[in-house]
Amino acid sequence: MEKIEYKDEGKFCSGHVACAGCAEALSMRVILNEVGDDAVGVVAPSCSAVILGGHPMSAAKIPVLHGTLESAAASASGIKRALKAQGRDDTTVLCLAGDGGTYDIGLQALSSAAERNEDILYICFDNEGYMNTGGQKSSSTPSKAVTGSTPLGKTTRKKNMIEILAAHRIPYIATTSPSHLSDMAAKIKKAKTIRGTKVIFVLIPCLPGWGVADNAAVKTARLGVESGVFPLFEVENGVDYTMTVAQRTKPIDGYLAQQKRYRSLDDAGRAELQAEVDDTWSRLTERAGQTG
Ligand SMILES: Cc1ncc(C[n+]2csc(CCOP(=O)(O)OP(=O)(O)O)c2C)c(N)n1
Ligand code: SF4
Repeated sequence: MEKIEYKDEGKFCSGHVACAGCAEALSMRVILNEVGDDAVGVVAPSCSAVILGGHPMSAAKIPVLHGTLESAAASASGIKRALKAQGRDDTTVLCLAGDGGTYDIGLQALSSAAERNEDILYICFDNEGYMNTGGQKSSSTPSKAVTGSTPLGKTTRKKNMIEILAAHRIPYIATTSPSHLSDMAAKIKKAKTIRGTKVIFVLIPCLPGWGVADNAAVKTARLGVESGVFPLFEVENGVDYTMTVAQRTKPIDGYLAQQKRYRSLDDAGRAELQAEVDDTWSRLTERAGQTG
């Protein structure tokens, strides 16, 4: 088992109710530690809402509002404006949502907040499906993945939320992974220094939802980064792309093999997925090369 070096600041308490081995709990710890005490959270119904729990038993050591799935970004915008009116300009307002609440149900509120360039830090825990309600597909689910509502594999691609948000020209978008905790911490730290809408996507290999072994969430996330399925990068002001892990070192096979949702994939399907990943990677690196 690999040892992850990380100094805990104690902002995320023990006793939370994530599935044992969930990388979202690990990511939550890093994010809350980096955000610090001067912060207010808004949590959309999702695994993060379940993991953190409600007052007075919340696992977060910051005040947290449990909002609705469709309105998390709007709630965060309102809280930030109320804090500003009180002269608390520096307080971070942190939105925590799943991909269903970001790519689908909360997209309208997030797009509106991004268009207004609200000063919020929005975190999307991207487990590529509606996981706390039993593992249905979302528009973040990648093609060919089996979910509760796509038993033969999803027939369409993962929605490219990063490009949608980049088109809003918000100051900061980043992708992060629980396999790269220092990179995650650095991106949260950087986002905190930027005024305006910041959106950070965290890859969360869901144990029951993806059919990943209880001890393999971080390994799966690492293979996702190393194979280029989930590239780590930043987009500043919608146009400046920077790869934070610049090389792909593996084909996608090892990543797929960790998961039951691709169990029935044949060689042709695997080749199609590899081609999709290759295509996305070359567009991304070209963009980063153009502006970096
Ligand atoms: C408008 C609306 N529709 C449906 C629900 C029921 N619901 C609660 S959480 C959830 C799944 C959320 O999925 P996601 O945002 O991806 O988070 P995850 O559970 O995967 O972390 C659903 C469908 C709801 N709360 N509100
Ligand atoms: S359902 Fe998946 S994402 Fe949610 S707590 Fe369990 S392992 Fe984590």
